[in-house]
Amino acid sequence: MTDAGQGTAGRGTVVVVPTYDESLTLPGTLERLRRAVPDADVLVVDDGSPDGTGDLAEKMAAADPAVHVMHRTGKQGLGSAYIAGFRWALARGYDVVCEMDADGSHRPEELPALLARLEAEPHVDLVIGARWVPGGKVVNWPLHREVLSRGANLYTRIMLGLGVGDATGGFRAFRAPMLARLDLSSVASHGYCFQVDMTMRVIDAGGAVGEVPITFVEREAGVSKMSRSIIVEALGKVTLWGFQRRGRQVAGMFSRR
Ligand SMILES: Nc1nc2c(ncn2[C@@H]2O[C@H](COP(=O)(O)OP(=O)(O)OP(=O)(O)O)[C@@H](O)[C@H]2O)c(=O)[nH]1
Ligand SMILES: [Mg+2]
Repeated sequence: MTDAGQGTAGRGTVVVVPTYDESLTLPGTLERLRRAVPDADVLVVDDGSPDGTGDLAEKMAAADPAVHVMHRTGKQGLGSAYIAGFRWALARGYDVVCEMDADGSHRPEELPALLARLEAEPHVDLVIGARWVPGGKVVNWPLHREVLSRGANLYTRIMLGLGVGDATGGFRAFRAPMLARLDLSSVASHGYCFQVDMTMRVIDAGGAVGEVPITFVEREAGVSKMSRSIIVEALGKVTLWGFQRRGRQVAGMFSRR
């Protein structure tokens, strides 16, 4: 860990970037990110990438005090990487905690728009960079990925009724006090359902979610970590949460009578 244990930065914004085998994409993404949002710190959370992404991140951190690195042993999933990153950020008193993929799909140049929305709307606790809202786009995505993502979001809307267009999107800015209110230790989602899980928790905690349209670009290098087990986890969890929510609504109706 570079200085991830030493309580450095003060308040402000931190962008958490989880990585697993992103040596081809991380340098370009970080360079663009530092240029697009120079005041923001960056925390790379690397799960012992076999391709040396962690060492690469260390080199970048050595050259730039705004870049921090957390090393974890072995691939433990996107969800737990973000939770570890959030805890790190909250312990250091950042005001805003962002999520962004390393692979270039989330364009760093669009992060200022997410942050501006958070700044402009004090009641909003979470801003999602959204693909499936008016103005949102995807570039170079194969049809099956678009169908999967649109389908997942439609199913999520039907099951959970969160009123969010892109609940699975992973380009986000959270207001830190909202993150601090959530029971992060109970988050058990590993894959993309982590994003749905966090959206649901913010809404259930009384928070408001805003969406900003983004252009999502298919990764140009490196390998996708999307897998069948990630899809099965998401389908199973969203279904379970949906029935739990409906159950609570019905119980609430009876208890009011
Ligand atoms: N630390 C950590 N990072 C991960 C893990 N799984 C995925 N990531 C990172 O999370 C981000 C999103 O993963 P991707 O493989 O790009 O997933 P995706 O964007 O849905 O898939 P593609 O569209 O094919 O790129 C990337 O920065 C990955 O390196 C993990 O287990 N641990
Ligand atoms: Mg990706």
